[in-house]
Order: sequence, then C-alpha cells, then structure tokens
Amino acid sequence: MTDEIVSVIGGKQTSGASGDVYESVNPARLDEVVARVRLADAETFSSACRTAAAAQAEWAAVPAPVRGRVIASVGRLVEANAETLARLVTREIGKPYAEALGEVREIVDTCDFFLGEGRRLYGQTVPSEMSDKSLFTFRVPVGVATVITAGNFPVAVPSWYLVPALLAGNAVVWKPAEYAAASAHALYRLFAAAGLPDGVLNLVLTDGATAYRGLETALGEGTVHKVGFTGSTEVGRRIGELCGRHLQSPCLELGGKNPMVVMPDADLDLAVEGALFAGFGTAGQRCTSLGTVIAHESVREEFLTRYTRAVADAVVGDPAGDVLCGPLLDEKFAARFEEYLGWIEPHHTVVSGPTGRITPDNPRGSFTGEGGLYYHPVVVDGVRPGDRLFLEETFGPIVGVTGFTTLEEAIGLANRPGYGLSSSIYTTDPKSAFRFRSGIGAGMVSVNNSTSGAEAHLPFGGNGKSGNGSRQSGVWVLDQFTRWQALNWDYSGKLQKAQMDVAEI
Ligand code: UN1
Repeated sequence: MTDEIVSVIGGKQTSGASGDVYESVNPARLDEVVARVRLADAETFSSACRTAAAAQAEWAAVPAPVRGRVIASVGRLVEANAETLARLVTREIGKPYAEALGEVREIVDTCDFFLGEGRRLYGQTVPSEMSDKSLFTFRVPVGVATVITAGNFPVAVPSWYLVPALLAGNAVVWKPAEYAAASAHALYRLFAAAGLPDGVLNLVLTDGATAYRGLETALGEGTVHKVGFTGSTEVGRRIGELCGRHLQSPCLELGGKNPMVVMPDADLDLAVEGALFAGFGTAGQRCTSLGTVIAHESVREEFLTRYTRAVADAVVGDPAGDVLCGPLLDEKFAARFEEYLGWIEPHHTVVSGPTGRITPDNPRGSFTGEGGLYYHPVVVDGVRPGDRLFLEETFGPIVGVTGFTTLEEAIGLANRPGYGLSSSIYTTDPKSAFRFRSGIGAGMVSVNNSTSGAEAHLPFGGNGKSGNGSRQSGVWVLDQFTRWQALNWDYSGKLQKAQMDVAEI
C-alpha cells in the first residue's frame, strides 16, 4: 500500500477540502506509484498564508544567529539523510542517482552558507550631512513568503528560497510540484525536525491552478508579501502580473535557452564533455540545460563528429544506475517533449540517430532501462534564428547546433532567443572570454565549463524571458526576502532639517 501524503499547515496534517488524489509515479517504472498526494483546495492555500502570517512575528523576534542555528540543524539532518533523500528523488522524478545526491549536497551547501549569514545579516552606518545625527540601515523580513517550485530540482531549488527566507525571519508557505510531492514532503519533515516553530513553514500540496487562486485571495487579504516562483516563463508571467496588481515584485526563476559558443581555439574534447552534461544531464530538463551550440565554422564539423560519437556512447537508462540520462519527469513532460520533436524542420539534420521514445521497436544500443519515459538524446544540426528549435526552450534531451564566423555574430546568435539565464564559451583566449561576458545578456556566464552546475553561493538568476532580474543564492537572495529600513537618529536636541541645515566648515 502506498502512503498518502497531505499538506502540513501550522504543524498539523491537513487534507484540505478538495479530496482529489494525485498519484506521483516513478517515471522509470510507470506501474510504480511513489506517493498518493491528497490535493488541497484554494481555501486551504490561503488559510496556510493566514497561519504563516500569524506565526511570523514571533519567529522574527528570535535572534538571527539563533535562526541560523536552526538552519544549521536542517543542514545536518539533510546530510545525515542524504542517501535516503537522493534515492527518493531518483525514484520520484527519474534523476540519475549521482545527480540526485549532488542536488541534496546543494541543500547542505546552502545551509552552511546561511548559518554564517545568521551572524551577519549586516546593516550599515551611513554618514549624515548634519552634526550630532547618525543614520543606519537595517534588513527587516518581508513577512510571509509564498514559494512555488518546479519538480526538476525538487529539493535543492526549494532550499534556495526556504533557507534564506526563514533565516531572514520570514514565515513561508511552500507549494511544490505535485509530481515531486513525496520528495518535497520528505524535505519538509527535515526542516520541521530541525526545530522550526509550528506555522513558520507550511507545506501545501496542490496543483498550480488551485495555488494561483489561493494566492490571489491571500494577496488580496494582505497575508503574502513576497512570491518566489521557479517554473515556466508562461506561468511566471501570470504570477508577475498578479503580484504587480498588488504592487509586489516576485522572485522569478524561469526558463532558459542557454547557448554554448565554441571558439576556433577551444579545447574541443572539453567542449564536447560540457555539451554532453549540459545537454543531456537531468535528461535536458534543467533551466540551465544547453539549448544551442554555436560553433565556429572552422571547428563545427569536428565538434559535431566528436559530439555525436559521445552522445551515441552515453548511457541512457535506469536512473538508479550510473547513467547520463534517465527518463523524463512525468507523462506531461514526455507529451510536451514529443511536441518539441515536431519542431525539427526539413532543413535541419538530425545527426544523432533515431528520435522519440525508446521502445523495443525504436531501440537504443546502450539502453539499460525498460518501460519508463525514456527518450533518445537528439542532436540537430543547422538550426537558425526563426526556427522554433533555435528560439524556444524545449526542456528535454535535444540540442541544436549552428555555426558562426565572428565572435560578434556568435554573441548576437546567443542573445537572439531573448532568454538570459545561463551561457558558456569555450576558448583559450581571455580576450574572447571577456568580450563574451560583456556582450551576453545572461545572468550567468561560464568559461570552459558547461551552462549547468551553479554553485550555491553565487548569484543565480536570469534576465529577459528567464526572469525579472531577481537573484537567488549567496547574500544576493537576501534582497528578495528582506527590505531595507532606514533609521535617522538625531541627538542634537534641535530640529535639523535635511538639505537646509547642512553642517558648515
Ligand atoms: C533549475 O533547473 O531550476 O546550475 C536549477 C544548475 C543547478 C540548478 C538548476 N545547480 O544547473
């Protein structure tokens, strides 16, 4: 019998009124239900926001270094349970085990960083233009943060929101993706076990449309002060519009069409390795996955030869084993990926062999799985601006390749899709690397490394269709979960007027 999991609000298991049950299925074995998820209704979502709002002031009154110690406990609990959590992630969303373990490590790294931040959370002292007057700034928590996350990084990406939001003294309502609900529930339990007071972190299991309605109500009631969202550009736009109506600016981490430029002086084997990991790790379902390789015409043929060989040799199969590429996340993502395969145009050349679902009738040599949502990794040569495959995110194992002759042309091509999350250049010439950095519109640039693989303490985030410029990770994310408060302290004993009573020398 598979366990049923439910929302947890104010420390209490809450089924919510909708009664609908979603089955979270192992994408590697479609007959295995990982969890039965009782979906909450919109009222349950908005009531979780009220519960969080009621609990927040008391949490904010806990000294930040003590909140930091709770975060450190979360990190220790996650570390102690790393393998169990990673195995669950692999089972629920089909992420290869080594990557799942890396994802869990990313939570520990985030907790390590924010333990220290609990003892900093610095404000500033600012000089005044008047005598006997001091100016200060303080970071204050925003209040309640609602966090809505995707399931491709079911535990690490949520921790990027939860950890800094809680450390800064906010209460949180977290709505994970239904198809990753068991992983989310397991992570929630580790947070709760670290000693967070009831109501400070609430988990609402529901679908996106219901959460949107609950959020609409909560924003109207004034119980949500910041929304964090990781997911598609399309949904991010709707959330941005909703928050805008309430004069709020959400933290949006959206899609990507991440380019990799290969210069004539690049180490081609290194570039191939990077393109393999970025294109097909997590089955191409990262927001930082490689979209298009932009290879200099002098090395394009050679790159393609080596890349297609590497892709042919890559192991696709059971994510519990040592594979590069497991199954797609769930049926919905698989159906969408099949649609994207329809974007391959007659003028493109598929250089990687067969496409589509791997089945006994459409086999793959080194395939090690069976019966799951496995797809052939696809490399397409000849994509150009104007092609959907060049312009739009595909969220699956498909990489386009195109050519260029000058670096300026390559930068133009890299920026053309209008996303701006991650990017990479392979070159041995620092001048090309720095010119690329200054010309690219992406929030993240790698030199001689893949578009994926952000570290937990560098600003993570994008521009354009990838987000609204908000940044996660490191100290930068604190700007999302705190507001600056200015303090003016006049001890002169008289009314000193700014701009009018400037001290003279
Ligand atoms: C995402 O896909 O939403 O840099 C985040 C990376 C990962 C995070 C991806 N650490 O690829």
